[in-house]
Amino acid sequence: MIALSLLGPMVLKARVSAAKPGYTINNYRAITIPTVDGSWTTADEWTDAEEKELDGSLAVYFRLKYRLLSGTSYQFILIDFLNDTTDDSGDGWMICIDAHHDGGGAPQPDDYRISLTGHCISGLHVYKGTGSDWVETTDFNWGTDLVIVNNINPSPHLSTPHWICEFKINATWCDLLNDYTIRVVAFDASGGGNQVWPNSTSNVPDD
Ligand SMILES: [Ca+2]
Ligand SMILES: [Ca+2]
Repeated sequence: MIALSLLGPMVLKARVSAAKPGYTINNYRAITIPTVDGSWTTADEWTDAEEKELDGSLAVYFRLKYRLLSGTSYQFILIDFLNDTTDDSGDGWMICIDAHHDGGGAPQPDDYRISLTGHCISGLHVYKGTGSDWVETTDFNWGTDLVIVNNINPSPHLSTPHWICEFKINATWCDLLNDYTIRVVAFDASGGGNQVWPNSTSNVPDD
């Protein structure tokens, strides 16, 4: 990790996958730098990113793209949850990252789990793998390493306001390599169960 940081800022390339076969999404360099505010801030804010639909009974889409800003590479993620219009304390978003794409049967030290429950910063928990399990970490700076904003707003998919979440993740903070893998979860406590890309377990990077 030290050696990599000495190489300078990470520049992500254009392909991200999930460990599960058949799940890939293009991670393009952003033309439009998104405003992380839980809304489609402008009509074209996310039209430069590929979109995938989460597995599950509800309609949830996500997009991602990256951009080098002042020498630091950031990964941006959008989750657009069309069915969730209810502000439940049990609602949640979760991103799991296998930063070095080295898999494993349990969370490894390059793996992160970012979880926001109840739509408030008080519900943010970030976990890092130990090789056998997750352990919560506070080793990040809110605002520079990680920003998450969710709000109820319309989107191009649906004019009825619904939950939209945007993430900004510092690729250097989590040592994100070009071919990292990701797992995206959205949960509406009002029903429907987990919506997931891909439908796999959060504790097994190989899955
Ligand atoms: Ca936005
Ligand atoms: Ca809800």
